[in-house]
Amino acid sequence: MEEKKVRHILNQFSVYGDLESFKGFGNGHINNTYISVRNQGGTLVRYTHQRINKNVFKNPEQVVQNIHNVTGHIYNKLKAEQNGSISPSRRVLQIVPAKDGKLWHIDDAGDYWRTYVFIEHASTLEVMSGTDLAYKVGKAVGTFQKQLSDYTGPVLYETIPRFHNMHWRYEQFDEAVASDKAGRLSSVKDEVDFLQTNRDRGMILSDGLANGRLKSGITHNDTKLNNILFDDATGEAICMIDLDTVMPGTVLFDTGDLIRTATNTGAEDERDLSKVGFNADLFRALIGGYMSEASDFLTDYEKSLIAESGRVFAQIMAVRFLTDYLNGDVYYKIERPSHNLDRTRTQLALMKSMDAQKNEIESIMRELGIGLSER
Ligand code: ADP
Ligand code: GN1
Ligand code: MG
Repeated sequence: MEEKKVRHILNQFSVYGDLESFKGFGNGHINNTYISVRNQGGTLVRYTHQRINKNVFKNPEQVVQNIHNVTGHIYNKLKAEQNGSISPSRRVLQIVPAKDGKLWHIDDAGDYWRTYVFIEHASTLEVMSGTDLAYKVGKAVGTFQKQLSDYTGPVLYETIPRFHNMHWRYEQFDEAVASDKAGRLSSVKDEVDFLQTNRDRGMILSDGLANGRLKSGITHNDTKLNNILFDDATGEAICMIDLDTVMPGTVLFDTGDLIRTATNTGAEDERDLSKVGFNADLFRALIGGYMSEASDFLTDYEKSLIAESGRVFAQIMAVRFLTDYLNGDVYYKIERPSHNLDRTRTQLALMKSMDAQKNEIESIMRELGIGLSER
């Protein structure tokens, strides 16, 4: 995007000081992120600005409203607790409104932008380094769920309807297979077959929500490792970011995505599948950290599905990546023609690796005192 235009957009937010500089940042698959530097009387202060992808989020105002409600709830809670040395403003994202008082700015092209206070001296991580980190990550997601388990604010919008509904994801997959728009179907027969064979098993969370066995709460819906900020000085996980998909759902959506990303020894788009797989030690630490926060508010049925939720999430991502590959890469950002297929293959490898370690997973769950569901 033209520099002059970005500068104009960033100047529409209610921040003091001169705009010294800005640059593109981050490597998410959906939105565009910029970081700006303001000179406020000699002190340099940074902000994060994001253009919301309107192909993905059909109603960006609802996205920002949801974030506003959820961050407000968490902020008030942290203020009331006031324990620990880290200020609440580093533990939850804070929206900076536009000069007209709205929570967003709409640019000339009709795109929505929103701004956050930049959390300094903190970083995200791309690859899981070991069990210490896994414990912290599990705890961070458990804390986030706990903070929202007593949310009583306005009902959140479903900003991407049926986002984690496996029935819907398979419907889209079926359409992609039937139309074979990019002419790629013949090259992915094995992947398609594996996903067809596993179709029914993957429905357990969607069906649980539909039949009421799983309760609906508020979920982040994108609990990847790189959506957690860690304090540079202490290494502590301090803040969940990337709140665009915060909406109603079962907590197991977040637990599942957490397991999918944090137990994988390889990157989501790794081409060398020998590096990809489920690591049982990371899983033990991750769930240990998670349960240190979550054991009180989870039902027995939710607990019994923790391990399975990780498999379901590897599956739903495989379905979505392969659907996009078959459709000719219209949804996720890609850097190479095979990118969505590579992503599909890592998720399938992860599922197979989980299956191969079924007994180990069961014994870890017993060790942690958590039952397993009868499928
Ligand atoms: P994406 O949808 O692109 O993943 P994120 O909201 O995760 O968008 O932001 C991209 C990156 O920008 C993050 O990985 C993080 O490094 C950085 N970031 C975003 N918001 C903040 C913030 N408020 N403070 C510090 N860093 C941030
Ligand atoms: C997308 O934007 P990003 O990279 O955080 C996607 C998630 C997927 C993820 C897979 C709105 O998230 O659902 O889990 O890619 N977000 C949306 O890496 O579709
Ligand atoms: Mg992100």
